[in-house]
Amino acid sequence: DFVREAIAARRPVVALESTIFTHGLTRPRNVEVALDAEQRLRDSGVVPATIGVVDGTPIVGLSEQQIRMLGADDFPAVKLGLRDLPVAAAKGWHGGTTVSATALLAHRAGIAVFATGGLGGVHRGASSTFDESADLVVLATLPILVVSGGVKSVLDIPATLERLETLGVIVVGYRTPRFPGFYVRDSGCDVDAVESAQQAAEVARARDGLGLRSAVLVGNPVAAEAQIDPELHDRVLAEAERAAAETGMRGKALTPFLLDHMHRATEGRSLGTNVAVYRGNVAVAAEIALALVA
Ligand code: PSU
Ligand code: MN
Repeated sequence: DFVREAIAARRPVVALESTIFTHGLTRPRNVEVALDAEQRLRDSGVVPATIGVVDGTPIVGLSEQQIRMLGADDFPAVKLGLRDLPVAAAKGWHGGTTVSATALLAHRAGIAVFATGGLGGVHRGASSTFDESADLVVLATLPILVVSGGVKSVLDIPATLERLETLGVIVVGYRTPRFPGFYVRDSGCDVDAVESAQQAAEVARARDGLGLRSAVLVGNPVAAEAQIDPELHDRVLAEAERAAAETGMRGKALTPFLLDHMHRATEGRSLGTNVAVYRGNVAVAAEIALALVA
């Protein structure tokens, strides 16, 4: 298969997750965005490996046909975190893999760099609900590099950064000393900046040299012209949270619910931002993957 060959030939490879197009992005743009991300990687000389589950089997390097199938309307794709993979295997499910599941599968395949939209984290109100994404714990134990637009702003970002510190996840800002807030460029939290893709690659190499087993999280802010007006963002998010509370939304359905609500309440504005966040991260991941094999 093409991913194994690329790794063996030491060509640059970037892993992509699939929950972003099975559960995150509104249809019908979801599949278009997923295929476009792959094409952008190829155009910069990088091999894309979109990861997902078909018939219970994890696939590292989905075909275009498989991406279209998983992202199709009414296709029964399950949102699969790390702990869901064994159940999916036993039951023969199809699914989109989250950051936690994708990071594991990418690492096992020998892929060092991974791009997503926004990482999962500590939900607002987590001190009573205990809702904290499995993404965090997985990044504590997998030496991969993830490029993300920070953590989704529907979360408690300062609490998420505290947990990332506790877990030993290495967090840097890409050409910024401020941790990005997904839909907005600046979450208001400070972070150490890396100034280039080479420097980000250097951080990953130094981690490996020290025998550290945690991930490097590269927070890459969305382009200024694509961010949502912070005031609109806060207003719409408050509405989304109220709607989630009213309908008793929780568990793994919560993040897709909040994102969908944001996308509808901003008449697609936040969807455009989400796409811009993802594209920006894919571009930075490509540069870092190239720097790592140079
Ligand atoms: N980035 C996006 N859209 C998404 C996600 C990331 O732009 O939908 C997904 C990722 O797969 C991430 C998941 O792992 O949301 C987090 O879900 P939860 O909060 O339930 O752990
Ligand atoms: Mn959760």
